[in-house]
Amino acid sequence: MKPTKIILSSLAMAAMLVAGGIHAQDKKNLTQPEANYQAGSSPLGSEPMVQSVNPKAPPMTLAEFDTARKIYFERCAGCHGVLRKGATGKPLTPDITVGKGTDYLKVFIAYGSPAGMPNWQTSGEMTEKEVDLMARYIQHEPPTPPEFGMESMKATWKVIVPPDQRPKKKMNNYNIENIFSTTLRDTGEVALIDGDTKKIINIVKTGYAVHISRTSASGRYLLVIGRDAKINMIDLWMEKPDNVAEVRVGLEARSVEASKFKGYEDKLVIAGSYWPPQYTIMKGDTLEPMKIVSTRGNTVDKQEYHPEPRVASIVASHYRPEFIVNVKETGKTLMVDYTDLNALKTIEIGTARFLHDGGWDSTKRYFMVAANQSNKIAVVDAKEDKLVKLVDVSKIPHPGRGANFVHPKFGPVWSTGHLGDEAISLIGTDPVKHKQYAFKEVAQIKGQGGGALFIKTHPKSTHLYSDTPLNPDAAISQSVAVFDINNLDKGFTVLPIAEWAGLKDDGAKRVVQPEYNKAGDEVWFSVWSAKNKESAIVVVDDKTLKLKTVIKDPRLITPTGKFNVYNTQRDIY
Ligand code: DHE
Repeated sequence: MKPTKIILSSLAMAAMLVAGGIHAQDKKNLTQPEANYQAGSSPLGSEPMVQSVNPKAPPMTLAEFDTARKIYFERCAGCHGVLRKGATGKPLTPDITVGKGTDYLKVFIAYGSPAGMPNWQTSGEMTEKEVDLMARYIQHEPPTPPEFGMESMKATWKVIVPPDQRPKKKMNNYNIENIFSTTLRDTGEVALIDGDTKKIINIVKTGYAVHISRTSASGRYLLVIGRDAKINMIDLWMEKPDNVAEVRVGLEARSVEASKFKGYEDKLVIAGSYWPPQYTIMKGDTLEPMKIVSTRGNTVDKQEYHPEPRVASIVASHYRPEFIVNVKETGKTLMVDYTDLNALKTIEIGTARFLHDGGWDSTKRYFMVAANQSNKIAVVDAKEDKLVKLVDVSKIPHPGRGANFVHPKFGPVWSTGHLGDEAISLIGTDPVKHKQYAFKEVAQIKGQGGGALFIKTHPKSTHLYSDTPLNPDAAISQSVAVFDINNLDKGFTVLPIAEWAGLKDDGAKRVVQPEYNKAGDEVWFSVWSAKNKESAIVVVDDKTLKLKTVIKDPRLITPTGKFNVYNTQRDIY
């Protein structure tokens, strides 16, 4: 062993033991799947930025700085934040890092920590040289990516087919309510798949590493957002549904939604950005940006200023003309009244930090949003515009939009799986007929294991599906657990979805995101492998739990989320 390695391993032991070190504020330990999941690549690395220098830090050339900056945005920004002020990972600003010194930081980066920091060098993902580079880089001032205001947005805004040149009625024979907009994560596209025939209708070019699709209130338009904050608007009435407008609302984003309150159907679109931290309200037929609102501000708990509170999930209220915007790092849920964009009225509800994803209860009055690293579900009343409760759940809840069903004892419940363990939490949602159970975690059932991302059921089904794509055990990440809602104590049945796909390659085959068809009698799963490996969509018969069809096509590259038009439009889950 080389002397440097001996030094590193003894330092590694020391690093693990140091109290008061970077990872000592560890009440929110990350699991490895969670760390990997959050360490997703940010598109910001390719943005021009000025080299920022700290005279107390070890020197770096401009070339070294640029290489380190790219690595930082690809590997580190997801957890530590663009400005390194800390997000779900710890802050890494020079006031903290310079005092630690290069050797300590190298150990930390090379070996990781029990708190969830990946072991970048020992896992083979970074070389010793890269680790040294990163240890020096994080002692310099963080470079700031550019802002993205109205002028930048307008420069990217394109109306491909103006509203008056679009069809006046549906020009195709597709049952558009049963189309699945399927994310092709690594090709920057969505596949529009006909839910009736299982044939691909069109592959539509979208932003980079597409994240989600949502629909306009009427169900005519699909809205797709990429991680590069590009929104595409697809008109499903066209003979061959395709893009009619696009715009970028920032440099990095995850969420998009359309106004759904009576009288505002198809009128407005909103998107939240990770960078710059802001949300943008656009015209519903053209995506013309109209109003940009920054989310920078103070955290809900310590009331400290946070320079980059990212916008996580957004939903459109059915009770008021409002968007419900969840701001991750400050832990605020904003009820944004869109009736007058010049006199914007916003009710700011303090919920909990690390807000991420969530969905409605079955009545669509209560929005249930996971504050993932806080291990809580915040329940927001969209009728009264107030916080009802913060419900403690298990480790790192991750519901997607969650799943609503009627429990034989507790009445209507909303449920979430967890990244950090096998628990599936059931929360009572009926304060009228089941008051004693309302907004409490009434039960926990056991799923296959941690690494769960999405849970799903349908009002017409008696099954509850929970995926586990981030579980380190391939047998678990490649299958799905299904429960009988009327017999939850019986445990789950395992469906070997990846095996059913019969793929020719030995890819990761992670089974991700159950999604029902319009009728609620089929469930679709993505079998997600790397870009150069075969992937597929597996369709299961919900009644019999037997394989119905496997959709394969060389164009189905890295499929992840699937959004059935009817269910997405009506928030059915
Ligand atoms: Fe997602 C929803 C953020 C990684 C697939 N994801 C969301 C939402 C947010 C979010 C804020 C809620 C949007 C809404 O409802 O308005 N996701 C993030 C991240 O920050 C994270 C952790 C890291 C990253 O770099 O992006 C991340 N997400 C992933 C993935 O790796 C997944 C599994 C695969 C992929 O396609 O990238 C993934 N996220 C999804 C899906 C949804 C989603 C499929 C929508 C689920 C739904 O049913 O609504």
